[in-house]
Amino acid sequence: MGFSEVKDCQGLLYRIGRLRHHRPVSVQGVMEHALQHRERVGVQDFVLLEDYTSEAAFIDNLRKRFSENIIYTYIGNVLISVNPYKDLPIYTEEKAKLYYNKAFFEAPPHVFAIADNAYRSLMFEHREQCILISGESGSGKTEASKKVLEYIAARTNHIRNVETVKDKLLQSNPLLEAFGNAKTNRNDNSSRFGKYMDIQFNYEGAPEGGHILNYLLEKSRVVSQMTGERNFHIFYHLLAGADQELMKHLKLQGRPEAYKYTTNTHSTFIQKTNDADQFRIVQEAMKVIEIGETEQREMFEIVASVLHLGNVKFVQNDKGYAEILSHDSNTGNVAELLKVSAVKLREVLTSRTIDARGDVVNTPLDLEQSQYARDALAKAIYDKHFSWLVSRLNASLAPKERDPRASVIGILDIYGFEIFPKNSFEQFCINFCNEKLQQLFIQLTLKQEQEEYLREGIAWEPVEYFNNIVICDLIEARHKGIISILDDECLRPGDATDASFLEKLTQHLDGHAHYKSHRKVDSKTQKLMGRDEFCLVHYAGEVTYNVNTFLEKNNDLLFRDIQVLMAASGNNIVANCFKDTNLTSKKRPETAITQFKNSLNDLIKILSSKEPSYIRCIKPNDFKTPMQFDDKLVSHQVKYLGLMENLRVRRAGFAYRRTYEAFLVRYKCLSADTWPNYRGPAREGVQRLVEALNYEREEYRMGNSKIFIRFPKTLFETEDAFQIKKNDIATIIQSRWRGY
Ligand code: AD9
Ligand code: MG
Repeated sequence: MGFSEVKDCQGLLYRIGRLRHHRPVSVQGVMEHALQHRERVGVQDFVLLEDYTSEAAFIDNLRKRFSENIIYTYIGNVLISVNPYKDLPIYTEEKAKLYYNKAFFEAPPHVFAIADNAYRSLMFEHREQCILISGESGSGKTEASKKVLEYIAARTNHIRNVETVKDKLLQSNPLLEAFGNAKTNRNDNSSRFGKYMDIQFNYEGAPEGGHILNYLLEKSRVVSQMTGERNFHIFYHLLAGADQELMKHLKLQGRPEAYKYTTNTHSTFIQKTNDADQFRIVQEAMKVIEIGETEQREMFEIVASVLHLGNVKFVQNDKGYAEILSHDSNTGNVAELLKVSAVKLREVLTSRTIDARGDVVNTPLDLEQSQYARDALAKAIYDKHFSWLVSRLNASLAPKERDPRASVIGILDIYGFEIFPKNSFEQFCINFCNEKLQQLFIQLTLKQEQEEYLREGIAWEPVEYFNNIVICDLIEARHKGIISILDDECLRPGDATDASFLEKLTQHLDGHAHYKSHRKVDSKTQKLMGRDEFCLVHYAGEVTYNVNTFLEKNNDLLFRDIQVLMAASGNNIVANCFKDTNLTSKKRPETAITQFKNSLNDLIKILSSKEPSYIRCIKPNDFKTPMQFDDKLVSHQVKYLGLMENLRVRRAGFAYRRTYEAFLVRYKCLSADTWPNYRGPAREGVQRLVEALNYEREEYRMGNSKIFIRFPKTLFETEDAFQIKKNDIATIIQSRWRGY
């Protein structure tokens, strides 16, 4: 037992001792037990760490708790969650009930506490909420978001007539996961898209609907995957689970190995036993969402047509152009399933028309261009179909009658920061997204914190922190930002290449503190960066990006002829997906990164209007196994999630604050000055109470409407004292009742 703990213990004994004249010995016993417990399982709020600046102490605390199967810890009101990679009995209905109407410190840290807190703030304080979940791939974000949803479903069980809505909300997950998740080397069920979901509540506090926004599906996965990885789940579910009639209709055979887009054989079989079951689950979910038989069939026709498309082969004719062999059945299958002309389909895959100032010329494509066109079509169909699915879900989740007093809790489950050995356009987008979210975190938590101090008339001691706005600007500033330079290159007619883009970057940005050109040394590897690389010093660390394919991915070109053909498809979903493409306009469509930037800025606007809660997820090892805690891996995540800085800011300020009324109602029984007969103003009551409890000057401040408590331990002690007092009162009442 360390010195400070003895002191803590004495402090509490003192506080409790003042209240307990008749049973001091048992209190001491309770305290000894509490301290031993803390030695074993660590502290439940990092603010309680003696050495809160030491990362080693931080990780030690996480490890201790993890080995006791305690996966949740707070930094103030931010929840840290470590993936246990095994089912823990902590999500039962009984456990959920422990969190109904409870403040953070009244029950062990839990994702349910975050959900309950958000729900109560929404219901009783009428502040719209958002829960932001971040962490690297496989750290447990999606699981956490599902737990939040399940908790809210259970929490509102007593309210009538909301079962269908809740079922739909819950069932949207398996459906989105089937189409948007895949097995990767990091996670067997990795979300390959970003998701923001609003749960809409009516005035009674019952969910009445929902709305989903999706971000940047990783569509390159449709046409190729890394070794050991799979394509999106739905392909395997369909092949394993569809009945004979459906398979015949879709012209499919049962083996993923038969299709080029799903031939990564080493990885297909891992989940094979589940795929058929999963298909049943998808079909059930479709029923709940009210996707009818015809729509279901059209969806599967699209999935199947992508598989057939992948098998389309080209040969080179004697003129050096691409041709599809006359006996190729794949184009026939695609045409039949998508209800387009087979002849036209072959045509658009091997040639393109160019409108040169009124002269329409048909130009044949070479092998590489044809393969590009085929893959671009497969990606476009799948990607647009996914967005269609999201809007279809939204139509089904939309409340029948929108209550004007309705309010929302939003849940953001989005890709975490990515640093791979080789980073490309996708990582650039994802890391930009994380910079924006970090900026929001800074704005919301730090700024709000300062503003609240100001409002409450409490002196704010400024905390030094790194403001990443400088990196956001480097990426998105008009004219000179990276996105702007990339778009300029994409729009520049003529000889723009990935290399010329890199040249321009260096020309404009060399010398910027967060940009390193390929002429510099990579500080991690100490090697000179490749000639096709640049490095950004992100808030979470340095990332070296390879510029190859940046232009192609950003242009995201689909030949116009292909779009026209798809817009004429007899498959309603496909026609719907392609009809919006502005086929007549001469204006260039927005580039991929600009679309992403705009949707991110919209998201930031939505989130800024809400009160945030944070769940930071940590992956304990790279092997997806339970009970393994890799210190180095965790340390890396603690760094780039900015947890130490988060803790420093929290410790610099006041960890807890409560309105005088709420504080007095709960703790008034702890002093004869406030209980049973105190009737005065709440502020004065609280002042009397803290004097009676012997709070030291450094431990608290009295604001205009709230008491601010610097250390949670002060509050824990008060709460412990309250529990003991409550037991005493209960004992007294019971003995009186029994007539002793
Ligand atoms: V990714 O960025 O989408 O690739 P996530 O979403 O962070 O990733 P996910 O929630 O999918 O990770 O969790 C990965 C796996 O860890 C799950 O499939 C579960 O098997 C496991 N997991 C995660 N959280 C828990 C938990 N609280 N309890 C038990 C868990 N298992
Ligand atoms: Mg996920």
